[in-house]
Amino acid sequence: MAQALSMLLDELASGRVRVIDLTQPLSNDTPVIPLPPQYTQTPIPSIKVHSRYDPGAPFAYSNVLEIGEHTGTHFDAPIHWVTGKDLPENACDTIAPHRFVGPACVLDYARESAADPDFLVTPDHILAWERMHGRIPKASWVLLRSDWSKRTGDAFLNMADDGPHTPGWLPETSRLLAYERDVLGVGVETVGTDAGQAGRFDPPYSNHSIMHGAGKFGLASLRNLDQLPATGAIVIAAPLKIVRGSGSPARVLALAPN
Ligand code: 23J
Ligand code: MN
Repeated sequence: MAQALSMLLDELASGRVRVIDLTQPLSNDTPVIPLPPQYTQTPIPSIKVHSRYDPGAPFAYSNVLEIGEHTGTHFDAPIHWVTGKDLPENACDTIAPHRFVGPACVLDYARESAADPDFLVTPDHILAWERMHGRIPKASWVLLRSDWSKRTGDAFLNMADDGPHTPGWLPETSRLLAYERDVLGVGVETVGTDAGQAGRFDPPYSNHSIMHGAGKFGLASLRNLDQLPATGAIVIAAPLKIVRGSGSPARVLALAPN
């Protein structure tokens, strides 16, 4: 219905619908996910000036980027994990674009995450949220508000001798969302979609393993989730169309009622 789009434009122009940027700035200071020693580490981002109105090209300024796909605010495609490697339409260039857009369900566990950096969302938390806000709709983005994006410096990765300590999901919660609710995927404010200690879970990196095995997506390093209502916002999270890409930095936007 084309009328819906003209109404949306009116609402945007009047400010009754706002565009909220859920994206962190991307720079050479963007923190990257620390992986166990047996993994190849994600490269430190390198954004360098290519030309800056210099004699060879006096009209132009541009940079060259050398960054891992999983850097900063980014999208995880099913092909990222071995469990999703043979699924159809599992890579950045083959996912149908309508699957980048969906309603947002925002689960606020900021208080719990402040009290316990290893806080894990349980299936009971999901059921309690649904008693308040209704059933999580099929093809929605489920966003975990932890307020982790407000942490600065070392407190963001929160590394200890035994690895990072950041909130996430119990394996049973990822299964509930993927299999019973058929969501698009989950989004988090932390550096990756798994809890900091999830390398020790069964299966390891359980959220990656379960979500991507079910053809679902991930969004990491989101911010401004505190500006979203529990329901009623729409999230647009589109990765670059990297051929066979496993993920990509993305500009993640929400449309939210004001
Ligand atoms: C690369 C290798 C392992 C992992 C990751 C990236 C992520 O968590 C990610 O950003 O998707 S576990
Ligand atoms: Mn990733």
